[in-house]
Amino acid sequence: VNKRRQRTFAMVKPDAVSKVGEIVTFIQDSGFEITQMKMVKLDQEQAKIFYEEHLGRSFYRDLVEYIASGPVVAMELVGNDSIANWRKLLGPTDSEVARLEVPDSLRAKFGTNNQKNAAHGSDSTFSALRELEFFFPSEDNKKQQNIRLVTPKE
Ligand code: DGI
Repeated sequence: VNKRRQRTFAMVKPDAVSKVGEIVTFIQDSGFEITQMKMVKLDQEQAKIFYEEHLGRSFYRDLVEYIASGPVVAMELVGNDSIANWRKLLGPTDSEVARLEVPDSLRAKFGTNNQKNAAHGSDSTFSALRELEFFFPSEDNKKQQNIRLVTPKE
């Protein structure tokens, strides 16, 4: 196994933002370094773009509405094989399944169900780059203003 230091993208979803303190501790205790972090509220258009790989899936609309329903906490994580290891720490997609099958996983501990599952993790190097750029744009992308991030609405 190639134990390289790698970046990945993590996001605490609206259902778990109230538990972000515990989640940060859990992430750090699991060996990841949090190198960037911010709380933002996505609007519907931004949520659609973020989840565009799921366009056409039955749950796409619900997912977009849910992610835009409240603030999320976006993070850049660094660690050895962090993309795979962060996905492993998350556990199964459905928090109810996670509690049965991987009770130590983050989704088992902090999530509710198939939609309110506490957190997101990139599933490939391509996704990680895209998702990190989405939330933490480099200076060039900031100038282009293609992806505009907003602060929480009143
Ligand atoms: O990579 P994952 O987050 O584990 O799962 P995924 O890429 O298959 O789906 C992305 C998100 O979409 C997932 O975290 C929660 C939501 N989702 C997946 N399957 C369903 C779903 N939401 C609903 N309501 N129903 C589903 O069947």
